[in-house]
Amino acid sequence: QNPVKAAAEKIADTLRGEGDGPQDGIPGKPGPVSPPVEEPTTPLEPLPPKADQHGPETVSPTGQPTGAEQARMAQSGAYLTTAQGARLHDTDHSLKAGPRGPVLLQDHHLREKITHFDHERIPERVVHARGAAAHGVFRGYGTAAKLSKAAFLAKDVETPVFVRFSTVLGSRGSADTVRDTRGFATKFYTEEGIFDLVGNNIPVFFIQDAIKFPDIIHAGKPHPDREIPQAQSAHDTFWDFVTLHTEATHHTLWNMSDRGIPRSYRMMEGFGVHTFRLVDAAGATTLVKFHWKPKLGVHSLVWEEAQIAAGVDPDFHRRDLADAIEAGAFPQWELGVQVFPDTEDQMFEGIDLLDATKIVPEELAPVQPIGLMTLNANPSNYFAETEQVAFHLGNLVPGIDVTNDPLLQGRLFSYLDTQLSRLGGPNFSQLPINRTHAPVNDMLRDGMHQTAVHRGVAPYRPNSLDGGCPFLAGEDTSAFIEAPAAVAASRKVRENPASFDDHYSQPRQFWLSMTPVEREHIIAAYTFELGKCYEQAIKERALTVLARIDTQLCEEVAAGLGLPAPGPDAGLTDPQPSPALSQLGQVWPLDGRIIGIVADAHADLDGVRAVRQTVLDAGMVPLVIAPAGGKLDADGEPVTVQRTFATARSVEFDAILLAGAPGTGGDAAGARDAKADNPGTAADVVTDPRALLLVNEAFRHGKAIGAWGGGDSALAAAGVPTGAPGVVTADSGAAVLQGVTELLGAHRVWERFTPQI
Ligand code: HDE
Repeated sequence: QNPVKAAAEKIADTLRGEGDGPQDGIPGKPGPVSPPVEEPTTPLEPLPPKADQHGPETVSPTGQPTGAEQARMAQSGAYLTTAQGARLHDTDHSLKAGPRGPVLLQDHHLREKITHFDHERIPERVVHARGAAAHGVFRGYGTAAKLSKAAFLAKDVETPVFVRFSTVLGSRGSADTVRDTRGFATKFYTEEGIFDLVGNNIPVFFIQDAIKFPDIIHAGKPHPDREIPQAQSAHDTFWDFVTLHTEATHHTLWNMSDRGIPRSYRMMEGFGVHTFRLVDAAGATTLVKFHWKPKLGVHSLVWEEAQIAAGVDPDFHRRDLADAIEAGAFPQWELGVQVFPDTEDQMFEGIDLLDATKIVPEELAPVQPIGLMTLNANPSNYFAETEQVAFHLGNLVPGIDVTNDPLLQGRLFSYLDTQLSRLGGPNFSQLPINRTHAPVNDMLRDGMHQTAVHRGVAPYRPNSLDGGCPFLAGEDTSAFIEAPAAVAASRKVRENPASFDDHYSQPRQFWLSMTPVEREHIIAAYTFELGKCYEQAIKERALTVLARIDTQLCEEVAAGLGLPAPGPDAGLTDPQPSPALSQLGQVWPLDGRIIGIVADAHADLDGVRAVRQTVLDAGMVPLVIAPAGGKLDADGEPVTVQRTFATARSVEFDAILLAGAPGTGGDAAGARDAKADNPGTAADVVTDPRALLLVNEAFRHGKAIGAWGGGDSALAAAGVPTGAPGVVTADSGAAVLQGVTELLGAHRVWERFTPQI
């Protein structure tokens, strides 16, 4: 079977609610007394552990089973036990002096259970607290072999990876779809040790020097007095900082663009941001910037959608990633590099490669593919894997080295340091998700949460007592040896090179590279965010910064804020646009796109069934939306309802189809007559405000809409003009679906936004 189709079917199954209607026990309605729920009583064989559930590879001092055998025993026995393995017969009642008496201090099970619970939480990440992750594999193309000796980049070498996506500002429980940068951190478990590529979905950063990181983060986080707003940059302290510290202008502009609100983690680019140094087998070096290119294309939400999704499904991105992987629709990214000569000045075409607020346009240095990553498994346990994974830029392998970018240099300190408080000590590399797949002999000993039982008596070098082990590796035995990059003689200073001073020409280039509709979104984003600021002086200062990017941008935001625009800036440059920066203008695969089909019991159910099947065959996911749950039952095979008017909201769907009534071409008037003795007819679609909102929002958000038969009566009721761009009407579901499918490759019906592209 076609794997894409099979994946879509599985997503549809995952998302399918059987909709058996209201249950007994609705408050206020005395229902029948429920019979006691039977619990299974026969112990089962423990489930075999998954690869990532293995316990630490230790040697037990008491000679008990270790390694795989120990893992089999860990947390998979048939009986409930204490942490020490004593079987328990009751975990529902504390030990009391009589049924109504006081609880006894003696109850060791109660104390152990509550004490452990009391300490279940660890500090969340100081940034990037909210995240979702997946396992996968990376396969090298071998094309990087001429640049880097890293073994995992060689042709057809397959390396396990773990990727964590995240937002930056919000707390662990914040919504996924907020306007923010997204983290894109990848751990490669290579045979030469772990390599971490800790990037973002935006190729530039707010600051040029790590010493400013606490400043930008303090400014972006909630205000210290009331701790609001959550997961937002739309507030005074953020705009206060980024308008005073104008090297933040470029990153802020990207955040205000559609890149700040991705449609899905599966549809984001990833960037290493800094320039790295590759080292080949002969020791020659090249400078590179890493790029992840998603196979599904780069797509975004529209702002209103992002806001609604934050309320109706705060886990929108987390769910999307997990559902797709569970269904077998494995997301893929190609890893690529932009390559620059390792010159003394570390510049390329006048662009400073050590300045993390600058990109190198792809037109100047094309991204050359070096491997493919496929995410193919969800974590088994969120805490153990997604929460405890610890990335670090210092996790490098032979063939990949760092540069003098001062932001990168500061990060080399920060990541190791932060794990000490977040993961409670120096032994976090022993946690299963952080463990390297290469043999380890590090001579690091003891410390909190030590789980290894080390052998030998001489964890020092040189030694003779342990036979001189461990030995030092060399070039020919895969040692990581820093590239002997030249360091220019200088004096100690606290200053930046002069090339870091240009804060505006690349923001202007980004702006000029956008299509009109993308520019309109940027204007709306600035107007929203600055409109949420209270301080007039901050808004005015922001306008002076915008004037240095573009006069139209500044004037339109000023108009939205009701403030005078500063005059055109005399220093505006005329950079060459970079078309690669725009998200529009290409056609992308439709895998996993979600099609809502609005129908009711009187709809053309044969048509609905046929449309569902065609959607599945195309690797997309059909979800039937009806006035109530259950099945739509006419003469033929019943159609299962997956969403009701109460549970469906437009943000979940990439396109909406409206089914008409059978035969008559979906005569809504006829259906309306039928409504008197049959609630839940097509008339509900026309009159139910939730259904009309669904259609209206889909229209406003530039989504393809189709209606067949009399389904179009709902279009009129929702204020959607037939004949508008991206509104397909026809006599049959098949014809409508065909038209809608053609529209979906462009992601949205861009013509519907003003101004037009
Ligand atoms: Fe991070 N960053 N960062 N960062 N960062 C962290 O490490 C830091 C920066 C990025 O999913 C922290 O383990 C400093 C740039 C991602 O676990 C912390 C500076 C880029 C993640 C930290 C930066 C990133 C982090 C918090 C300025 C894109 C999430 C918890 C020099 C290239 C990783 C942790 C995950 C996480 C420090 C700037 C990406 C505190 C000091 C630039 C994707 O160590």
